[in-house]
Amino acid sequence: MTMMSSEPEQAARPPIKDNLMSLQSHILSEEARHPGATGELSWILSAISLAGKTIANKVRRARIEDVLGEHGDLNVQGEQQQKLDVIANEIIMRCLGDRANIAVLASEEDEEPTILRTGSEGGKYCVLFDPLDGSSNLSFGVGVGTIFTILRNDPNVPDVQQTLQQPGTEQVAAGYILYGSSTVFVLTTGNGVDLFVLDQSIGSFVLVQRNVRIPEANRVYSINEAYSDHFPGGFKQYLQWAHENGYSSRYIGSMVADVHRTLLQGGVFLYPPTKKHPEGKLRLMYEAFPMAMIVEHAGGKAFADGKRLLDVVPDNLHQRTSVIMGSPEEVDRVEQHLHGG
Ligand code: P6P
Repeated sequence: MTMMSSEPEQAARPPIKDNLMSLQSHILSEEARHPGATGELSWILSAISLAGKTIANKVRRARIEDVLGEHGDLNVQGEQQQKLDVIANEIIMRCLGDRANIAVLASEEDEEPTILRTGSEGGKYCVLFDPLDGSSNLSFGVGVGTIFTILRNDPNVPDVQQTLQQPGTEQVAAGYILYGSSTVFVLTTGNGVDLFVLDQSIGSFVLVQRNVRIPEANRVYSINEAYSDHFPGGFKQYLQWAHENGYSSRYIGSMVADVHRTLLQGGVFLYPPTKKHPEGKLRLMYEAFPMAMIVEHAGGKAFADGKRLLDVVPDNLHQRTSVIMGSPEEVDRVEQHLHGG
């Protein structure tokens, strides 16, 4: 057998500086680190990535395509649905609906979960999401976002509601996509927090920061002080202390934007019990839990009613909660004022 002559001297390749570590490549390389990984999780995350790119395009073009404003119906929370809430929900349901390893999809916009298949039919995971959190801010160009969490489906639990009611510690993966000045995908699969940005020139989310760590402290609190007259006493004492100790206030009114800023610059995000929402306003399963997993895996803390938020066992899919999350030292300071901890 004649050997091929050696390759002609290869011309030096011109250096390219393009960031080619896409979300997909990163997930697969992470999966390769886990011998038991089957690639099924990355198949779901790639569907979420596709949905995120599609929603980002809709958000950017909302005013041009005249899809801003109210849809005209109330959602299960009794809140005015925005047109883009419905559109984003539909996009996610379609992108995830054909992934054969998903058993259940549960959305903030739908009272009941959507059952795609049982465990015995291959339904291995449940995906819960808020398709477009903060959408009431859309008309003003404020950052809004998709929040998602992935749970294992327990084939031995026939009741879907019961399957979904897992404590936050059981989340397999969690993340959010912020549609802001850039489109940012923040993800944890339980091994640190990674940050991707949508490079529109190639249509991919590319890895820009690995293992994001929240600053230990920062004198910034994020809370809607308009409700402070009805906050429980400890919150009022904390705010008084913060005013006297050089804190600044940053509040956008869109959880994904407020938590993303807190994750990167430090500080504390709070949504206490209010007169209108005595149990707190934010949804436990598909807002607070995923954000708490992200914050904890970045080295932060997340509490509700004096205990670790991820330890809460849900009673129902759409239940609400108060939230205190952010830099560990800042969360500790709030807890000290609330519970003398
Ligand atoms: P408030 C948006 O409607 C949302 O659900 C979160 O994104 C945000 O953190 C919160 O409500 C803002 O609520 O009562 O301050 O307007």
